[in-house]
Amino acid sequence: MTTAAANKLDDYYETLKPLNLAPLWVRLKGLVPSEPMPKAIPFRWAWSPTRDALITSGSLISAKEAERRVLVLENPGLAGQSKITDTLYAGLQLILPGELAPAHRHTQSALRFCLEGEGAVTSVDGERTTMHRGDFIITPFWTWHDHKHEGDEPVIWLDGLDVPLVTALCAGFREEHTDEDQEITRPEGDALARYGNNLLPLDHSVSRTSPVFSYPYGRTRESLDSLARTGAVDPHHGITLRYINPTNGDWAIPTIGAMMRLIPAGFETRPYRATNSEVVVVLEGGLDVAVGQDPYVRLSRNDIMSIPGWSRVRYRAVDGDAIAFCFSDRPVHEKLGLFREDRG
Ligand code: 1HN
Repeated sequence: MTTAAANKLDDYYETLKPLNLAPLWVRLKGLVPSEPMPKAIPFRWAWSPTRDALITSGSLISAKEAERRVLVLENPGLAGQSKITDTLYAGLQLILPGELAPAHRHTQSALRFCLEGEGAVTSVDGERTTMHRGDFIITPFWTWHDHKHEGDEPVIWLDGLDVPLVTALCAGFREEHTDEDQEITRPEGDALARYGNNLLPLDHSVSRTSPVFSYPYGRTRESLDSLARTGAVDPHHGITLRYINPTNGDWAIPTIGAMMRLIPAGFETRPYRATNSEVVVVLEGGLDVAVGQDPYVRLSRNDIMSIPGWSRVRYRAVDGDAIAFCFSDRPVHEKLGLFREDRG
C-alpha cells in the first residue's frame, strides 16, 4: 500500500470514531488469535513478605470494617484488575481472634484453602465448619456465608473465586444478610456425614454444586498417601485428585476446578499445557515449577504461583514428596467445549 493510500485509510478511521464504528480488518487477528494469548504471566508470591504484609493489615483495619480483610493477589500482567490469571481471582484473607466477617451472598462462587492458624469457622447456608490447614471449603454461588474466629492466633486462608468470569458475563449480584451472623440450623459435620462418605440420602437428587462444603485435609492426605505408595504416577500430572460433587461426579464448584497434587520425591513431570489457567499453592515439601521456556521457579511452603492458560508446565519435587493445592477455570472450558490439552 502506498503512503498516500495508508494516510487516506487513517483519515477514514478517524471518521469512523464518532460513529462508533471500527474496521474489523484491523482488529481481526487480535480478536481471533491463532492460539490463546493470556495477559497474565507466571508469577510467584513468596510466602514470607506476602504474609508480613497481610499481618500488617490486621493492625490497620478490622475484619468488620473491611467486610473481608483480604490482600488480592494481582498478576503483574493484569495490574489493577484484581485478577491472578485472566479468568481467576485469588486473595489471602486474614481473620484475627474474636473477629467476625459478616454474612453476605453473591453469584460468584468461592473456595477457601486454609493455610495457617486454628480456630476460624466458616458458616455456609446454616452449617458451620472449623477450618484447619489443608482443608478445602466451598461457598457455592448465592449461599449465605460468614466467617468468625474462636481461636487465639491469626488465621490465613487462600480465597479463589470466579469473579472475572462472572464479571465478563455481567451476572454479578450481591446481598447483605440482615444479621451479621447467620442462624445455624444443622450440627457441624452434618453435610460431610450425609454426602461426604460415598453415600447419599435416598431421596437426594443431583445438585449443581457439591452439598459437601468442607473437604478435610486428613481424608485427602490419606488418599494421596495410599496412591503414593501403590498407585501409578501420571507422567504429566503426578498424582492429581480432583474435588468432586458427589451427586453427579462434576467438579465441586461448577466453575472452578480444585485439585490436590502430589509429586513424588525426585519425580519430574513431562511438559503439559491446557487452555485453562491455574493457581498453585504448596502445602508440603518443595515444588519446582517451570513455565514455558523459563527456568524452574522454586515454591516452598505456602508460596503461590499463577500459571497462565496454554503455557507448558513441568513440575519437580525437591524436598521429599511435594503436595500442592491447585485451582483452575477448567470446568468452564470443559462445559463450553473449549478445553484443549497438549501433552507434548
Ligand atoms: C468474598 O465474599 C469473600 O466471603 C472473600 O470471604 C473474597 C472476593 C471478591 C468477592 C467476594 C468472602 C471475595 C469475596
